[in-house]
Amino acid sequence: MEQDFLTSNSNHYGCGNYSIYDSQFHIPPTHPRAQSLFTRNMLVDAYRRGLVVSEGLIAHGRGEAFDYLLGEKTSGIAQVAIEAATSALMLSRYPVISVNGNLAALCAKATVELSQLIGAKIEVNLFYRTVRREHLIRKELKSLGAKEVLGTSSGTKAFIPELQSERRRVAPNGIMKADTVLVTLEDGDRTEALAKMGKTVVAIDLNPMSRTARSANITIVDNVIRAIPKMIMAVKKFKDLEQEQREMVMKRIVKEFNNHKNLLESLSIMQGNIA
Ligand code: PTJ
Repeated sequence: MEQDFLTSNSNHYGCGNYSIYDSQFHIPPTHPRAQSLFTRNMLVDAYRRGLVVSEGLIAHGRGEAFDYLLGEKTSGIAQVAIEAATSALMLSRYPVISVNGNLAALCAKATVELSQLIGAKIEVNLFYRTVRREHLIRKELKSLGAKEVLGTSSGTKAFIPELQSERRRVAPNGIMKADTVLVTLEDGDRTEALAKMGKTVVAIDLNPMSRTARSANITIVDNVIRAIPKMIMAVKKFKDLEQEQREMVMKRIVKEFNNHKNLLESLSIMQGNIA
């Protein structure tokens, strides 16, 4: 049983959707917190397979607390941010999706699909960087259809200025060259540094008060397990439009988006759920 649990590849089930039958422990699907428990299983599974660090489990716990306050659903305000973020990525010349351990654990398949739909590069970028983790995450993404995965040690020859952490190492033909970078569960230092480099930063962060949320150009205050599939849906919706109309609509959406206002509204949803 333990072996099945360790070798199962939960990502084949989609974003945050861990099969209950693969779990070491039976979680009844009718359990009121089933989704949240499946998501934890995916992270624990990926931790045991070496993709996620133990610190990633703690980071997820912080996210869970904010998600609980959000009512564990995508708000209308987050949907506005999702459309702005997707538009910014689709309008950009060289978009890159930065992947860390937690994103690989929860949303590898959907991340690969999103990158293919918008023509974005995928780059592994880790705070707790080890060659083994880089390779495991790369392998995971490739097994799910990614043609190219940047960011493994031999290819990370460029450095983000003024950044001390391992996140500073980037691929010259990836994050270094990008005009727009999608980051998730990111630390504020790098978001600020990327913004200083003149890049458009799109973030997915459940904490509307985090430095990442505040310094990104567009922040989606939502769980990656919901946000990434909704971004895929947004891409498909935009692609249904004629090219000229699509560009006009997407440019308007980006222009009208106000990150500060969006964060305040997300915060107010959380406060409203406490009252
Ligand atoms: O894989 P590595 O080595 O790159 O390490 C990744 C972690 C996540 C350990 C590292 O980036 C980290 O320590 O992150 P932080 O600084 O704890 O930031 C995590 C942020 O993401 C917090 O603001 C959380 O609220 C938020 N968060 C956690 N889980 C989710 C989330 N946001 C969206 N979806 C989630 N599932």
